[in-house]
Amino acid sequence: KWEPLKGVGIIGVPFEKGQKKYGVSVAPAAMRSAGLIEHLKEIDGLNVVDYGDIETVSSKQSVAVNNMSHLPTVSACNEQLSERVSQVLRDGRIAVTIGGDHSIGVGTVDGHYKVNEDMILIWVDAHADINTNKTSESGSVHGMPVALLVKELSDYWPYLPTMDWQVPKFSIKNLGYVGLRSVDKYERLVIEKYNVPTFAMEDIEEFGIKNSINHILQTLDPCLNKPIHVSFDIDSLDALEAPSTGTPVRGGLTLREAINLMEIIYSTGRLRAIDLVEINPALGNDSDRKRTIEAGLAVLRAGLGFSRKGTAPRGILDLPIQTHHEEDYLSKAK
Ligand code: B3U
Ligand code: MN
Ligand code: MN
Repeated sequence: KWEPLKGVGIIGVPFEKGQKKYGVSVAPAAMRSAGLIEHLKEIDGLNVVDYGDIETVSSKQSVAVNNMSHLPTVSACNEQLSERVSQVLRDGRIAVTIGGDHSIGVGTVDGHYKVNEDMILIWVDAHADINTNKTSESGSVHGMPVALLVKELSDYWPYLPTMDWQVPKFSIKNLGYVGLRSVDKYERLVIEKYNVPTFAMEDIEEFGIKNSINHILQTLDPCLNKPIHVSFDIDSLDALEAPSTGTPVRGGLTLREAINLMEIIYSTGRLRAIDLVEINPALGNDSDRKRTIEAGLAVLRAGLGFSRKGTAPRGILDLPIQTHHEEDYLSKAK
């Protein structure tokens, strides 16, 4: 009974203060010049609207939260982003957000939750991104978005100045993980404590990508009628497939597995938001950059209905026939 939405809204988030390396903020521009919009418009029947980039400004507020870098700046970006995502969804479109580092997941999920309170979240990543400022070894907010979003962990945070706009209401019961292979000790504790359906790389070895994602969808939503949000970190892919990213980890998903994952989610008809984050065009050489951007485009296309087996022309039942008009003979005679 669910049909995929035919409209998409693209949001760029040139933001990199959730981690320490230069370059992730260039990804929206790099994706656009690689033909992002044009490629998506080529998908049969898809209507694409570009909602532009979020304006990211460095916040002048100096608040000191222990072990949490650039919190006011991260917060300001996400507050705007949340509104923009809500707007795209209220316009009846799938919200496609191009990051930026993964700290922007706070804004995308917050904005989605405001419109669809029954949403489920699939976090596709090498990392679990569920540290608090107490458990993080890096102090980078891109390792914390899930912990900021879920209501079950709100008591494990101190008061966070500038974050009053974000009230964590999303339940960890609606979260699933795919692709994990670099998980910190306390992150593992949280996953076990709340029994989060998780298909780490070793589980994907065992069950395959298709059974893995189907199991997550079935576990989170047995009636199969809830809106789906996919937060896709490009580092979920093997470092050979997507080298231009800040914290690459070997032994990850193949692009084929990632495409298949997105095709399966698309085919539910319930995909409402995709984040594509952590592409860093400043890392690696030209070929690394190109490979990583192409992988990102392929993941998006698969999530938005592109079919690898091809699509026959709409409403046309036969090949164009040869007509033998006089002009043809005349032009041949010349
Ligand atoms: N878990 C580590 C490392 C990390 C998280 N996300 C990325 N790296 N990309 C952390 O910093 O919390
Ligand atoms: Mn991530
Ligand atoms: Mn990651």
